Amino acid sequence: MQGKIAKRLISTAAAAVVAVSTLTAALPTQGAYKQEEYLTWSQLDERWSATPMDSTTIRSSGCLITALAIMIMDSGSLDDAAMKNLGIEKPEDFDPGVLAKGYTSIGGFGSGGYIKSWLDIQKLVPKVKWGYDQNLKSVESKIEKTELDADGNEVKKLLPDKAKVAAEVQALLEQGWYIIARVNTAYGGWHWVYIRGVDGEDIYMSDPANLNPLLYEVYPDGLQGEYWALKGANSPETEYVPPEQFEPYVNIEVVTPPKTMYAYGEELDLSTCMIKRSGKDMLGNEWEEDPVLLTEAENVSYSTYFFDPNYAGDYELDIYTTTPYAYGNTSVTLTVSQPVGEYYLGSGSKTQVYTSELGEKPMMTLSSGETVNVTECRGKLGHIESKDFTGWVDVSRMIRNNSTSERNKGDIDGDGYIDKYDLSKLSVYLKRKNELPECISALTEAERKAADMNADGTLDEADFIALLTAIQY
Ligand SMILES: [Ca+2]
Ligand SMILES: [Ca+2]
Repeated sequence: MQGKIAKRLISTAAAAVVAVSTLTAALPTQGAYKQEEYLTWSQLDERWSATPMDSTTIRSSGCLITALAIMIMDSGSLDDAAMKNLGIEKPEDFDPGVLAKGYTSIGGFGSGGYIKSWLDIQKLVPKVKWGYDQNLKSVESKIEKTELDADGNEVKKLLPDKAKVAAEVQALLEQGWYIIARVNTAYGGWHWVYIRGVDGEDIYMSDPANLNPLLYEVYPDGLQGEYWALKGANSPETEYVPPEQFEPYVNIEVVTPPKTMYAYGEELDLSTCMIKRSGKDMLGNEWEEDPVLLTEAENVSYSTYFFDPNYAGDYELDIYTTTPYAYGNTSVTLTVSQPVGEYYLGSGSKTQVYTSELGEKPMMTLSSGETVNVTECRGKLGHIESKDFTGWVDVSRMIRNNSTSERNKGDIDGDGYIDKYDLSKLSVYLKRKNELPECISALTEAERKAADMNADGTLDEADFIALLTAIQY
C-alpha cells in the first residue's frame, strides 16, 4: 500500500514538472514547502486532469476551476449542502474534478470551458459568495530597475512595486475577501492562481500548475491585475505564516546485493539484486517502497557496460534513481578475480602470502623469479597448496604465465641455447627447493620440465650434472 501511495505522489509531482515546462518558469531548485495537500492541487493531476469542461479539459483549461476548488477548501465552505449539490458524500471526496462535474451538471461551462456566470459558484457551494471581478490598482505602478544580462550589459527592467502590491492584497484579505488572481505565464499565457497570504513583500499562492508557493519566484512579473474577490464560510488568513521549507530527497538502498565475487571470465549476474527506494516528496511526505528486483525496478537505472569479466579488478556498479524533485544513487563493488594458473614474480617485485582469502596474516614473502600455481582465485588472492602448506598469494603483483611452448631439454630459460644461464637457474632452484613449500618454486612448470635432464620426474643433483655435461660438449 505504501508503495502505491508513493507511486501516486510521484506521478503527481511528475505532472508538476510538465507544468513547469509548459506553463510557468521553473520548479524551485532549492527545497520545497510543507503544504496541505489541497493547497497543491494541480490541474495536471491524473486523478482529474481528463475531466471535461465543455469542449476542453481541466488539464488544458482548468486553472480557474482548480483555484476555485482550493478556495472552497481553504475557506471551509464545503458544507453538507455543497456536497449534496456536487454529488459527494464526504469532504475527502472533493477535488477539482468534482467541482468541474458540478459546473457541467448546471450547464456552467461555455464553449472552450469558460465559466459562464460568476454567480454559479454560489449555486454549487452556497457558503461561497461571489464578490466582484476587478483590477488591482497597485500593479500599474512599476519600479524601474537596472540589471545585468547574461553578457554583463546593463538592461532597464520594469518590475512590480512589490510593497505596494502586497499592501493592496493584504488590505483585501483583511476585508475578508478571498482572492483568485491572474498572472501571465512566461509564454504569454493566461493563468489563474489562488492567493494564500502576504508575508512582507512576498505573496504566497496555490498555483494549479506549480508547487512553488512563492508568486514572484514563478512569475517575476507578478500579478497581471485582474482578480476575483469571493467570501467563504471563514475569513482569509491575515497574519500569514509562510510554509516551512525543506529539502525533498530520494534514497536508494541495496537490500540484497547481487553476486559480487566473480571468477575470471564469469558473466555478470544482477538477477538477485534487490533495491529499495524511499524519500521525502515535494509535499513533505516521507515515502517508502517495497524492495524490488533491480532488473525490474521502475525509475531506476544502472549501467553494466563497465564490467569486464576478462579483466581482474574491482568494478563499481552505480545505481541511480530520479524523481522530478530529487536524485539518489548508491553503488556496489563487484570483483572479478584473477584467472587461475601459473604466476611468476617479475624482477624487483615482492608479494605476500596470507593465511586466508581475506588477506589476513601475511605468512611469507615471495621474491622475484618465484612461481606459484594458483588453483582458485578470490579477487586478487590466489590459492596455493601442497603437502603441509596452504596459503593465499597476492597475484595482482605477479605476472601470469601464458606461455605453453615446449622447451628443449636443458634450455631452461627457453632462449634457444643451453648455456651457463640455464645452469644458474637450475642452481638457484636446487638451493631454494628445501626452503620453499612444494607449491612455490624458483622455476615454472615448463622450466622444470626442460631442467629434468634425465626425465625421472624430479629435479636434483643428477640433472645438474647432466646439464653441466651438456654445456661442456
Ligand atoms: Ca637457455
Ligand atoms: Ca631429474
